[in-house]
Amino acid sequence: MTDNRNLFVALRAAFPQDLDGIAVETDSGLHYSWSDLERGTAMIANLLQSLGIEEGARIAVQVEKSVEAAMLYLATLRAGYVFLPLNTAYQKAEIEYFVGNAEPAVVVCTPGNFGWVSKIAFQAGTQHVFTLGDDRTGSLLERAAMQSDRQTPVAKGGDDLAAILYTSGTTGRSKGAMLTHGNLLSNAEVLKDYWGWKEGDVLIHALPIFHVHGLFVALHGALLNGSRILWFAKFDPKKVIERLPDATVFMGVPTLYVRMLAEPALTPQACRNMRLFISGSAPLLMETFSAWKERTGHTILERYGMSETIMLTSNPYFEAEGERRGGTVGFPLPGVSVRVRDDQGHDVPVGEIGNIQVKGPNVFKGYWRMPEKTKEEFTEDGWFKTGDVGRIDELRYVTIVGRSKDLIISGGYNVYPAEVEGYINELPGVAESALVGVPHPDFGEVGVAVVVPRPGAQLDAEQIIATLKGQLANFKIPKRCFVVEELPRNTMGKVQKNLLRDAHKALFA
Ligand code: MCA
Ligand code: AMP
Repeated sequence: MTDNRNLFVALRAAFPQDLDGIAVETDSGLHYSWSDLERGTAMIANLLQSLGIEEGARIAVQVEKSVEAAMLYLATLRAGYVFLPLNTAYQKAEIEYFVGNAEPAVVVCTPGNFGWVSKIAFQAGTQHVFTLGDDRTGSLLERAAMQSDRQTPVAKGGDDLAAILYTSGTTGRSKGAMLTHGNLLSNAEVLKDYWGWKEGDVLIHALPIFHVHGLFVALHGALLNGSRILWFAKFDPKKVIERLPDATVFMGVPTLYVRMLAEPALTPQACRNMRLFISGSAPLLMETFSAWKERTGHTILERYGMSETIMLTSNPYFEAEGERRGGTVGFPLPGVSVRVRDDQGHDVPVGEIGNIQVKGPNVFKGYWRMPEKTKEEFTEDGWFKTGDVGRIDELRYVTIVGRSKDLIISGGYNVYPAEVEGYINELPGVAESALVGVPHPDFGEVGVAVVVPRPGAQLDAEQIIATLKGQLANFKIPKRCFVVEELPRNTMGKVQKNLLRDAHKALFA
């Protein structure tokens, strides 16, 4: 099966010879061998295949982080279906949209959410709803336990879909970015070399597994190197620091670094066996980059990615390729092309600011069932428009200086103001609203809502936040809300969000 481009086959081929060795060690003291991963994923894959669902079917999953949840992802690849991970913070309306839009054949949710999730799923035409708890409970594993632990991975071409990741748009609803086996495998292979993965590496995995960073970059990185994973169901700075001496690689969003820096136990001694600290998903402040170096002696490697493109640039690991520069996201990865263009579509001179565009085997296949949106996001000559604004200097370092898309990145999660404003505007007595991102010492950036009441209406800022809490994922809830008489507008009538940002920039200083 040499031309089987199924990502699972490549990951499986990298398992060590000794399948009885430990593959994953969890923070609750469980050990999983490579053989456990092999057999567990085979059983779940067999279960999925026994359902008689069609090729290309979506398996939507909203469960707490667990090794079994990771196995469900691998089993989906193995069985040739399309994995659709959903953040556990998503509430009813969000799940309704994703399930309605993706029309998954299978939905897997937590036992506690079965009531409302299954209702949504069955209404959307999904035939199979399973549960999976973070303590190895639920109908998925009960049913999988009856399956054979042998399974032949389904043959896939590089262009076949492996996953759909929903990413919100600046206008309208979320779009499902379709990633192929080829996208994921090529990116994982490039990163394996670029970050110098080697024998004996041990990864600390402390990120959620429903987004690119934890699910693909971290998980594929370790598996493709046959490396052991120290698995944290939830990030806890104290517990992670305790395990640093047993690890060599750590990946985190900037908030994780900020929280570890607040711990006195973070010392060079604790990091003595560490080879590499990687940061991404949000801008790493120079202040954090420098403080980390001073405290631990390690230079954080910052890289840049997107749901649509997985990783596109990275600071170098090997000194021969250059130094790791704080404040930059490094070089375009091997095989990935990055260019910067002005609004008219012309290349800008070296070092000047413009729109970042990307091309390469990492770039997704398009948005699920949205051909027009897909077309809009690509240039005529086939480059993907990232929506990020930046520059490339004469040494090829890429620096992100802002975003043309109206997006707030809070603790590594994306919050689209248009979506939150839409919910606020629906509340009784609200005329209009604006959500802006302001600096925050822990989350980097957080959303602040500015709301205008309808004539004669009385609005209570606290009440607005409380109401939103039942409707939207918790990280999208504005951290503060202000009721004002009107929003500042320019002569064209456009809301001047920069003025609101300025007015509230010191709120959390
Ligand atoms: C939690 N809260 C947040 C966030 N997380 N508020 C704003 N932004 C957040 N990110 C709030 C909750 O609403 C709650 O508020 C309170 O904090 C405590 O919630 P809890 O869940 O206990 O928080 P936590 O466990 O401390 O979580 C913080 C965290 C988490 C560990 C930083 O947000 C996290 O794991 N972030 C990583 C995200 C990630 O993996 N991103 C990668 C995306 P209240 O008490 O008021 O209810 S992939 C990507 O971006 C691209 C492709 C890339 O380049 O990687
Ligand atoms: P997502 O939609 O979750 O895939 O988020 C992708 C966005 O995260 C990118 O378009 C960037 O705006 C942002 N991002 C990712 N990595 C970095 C980084 N290292 N520095 C700044 N922004 C980043």
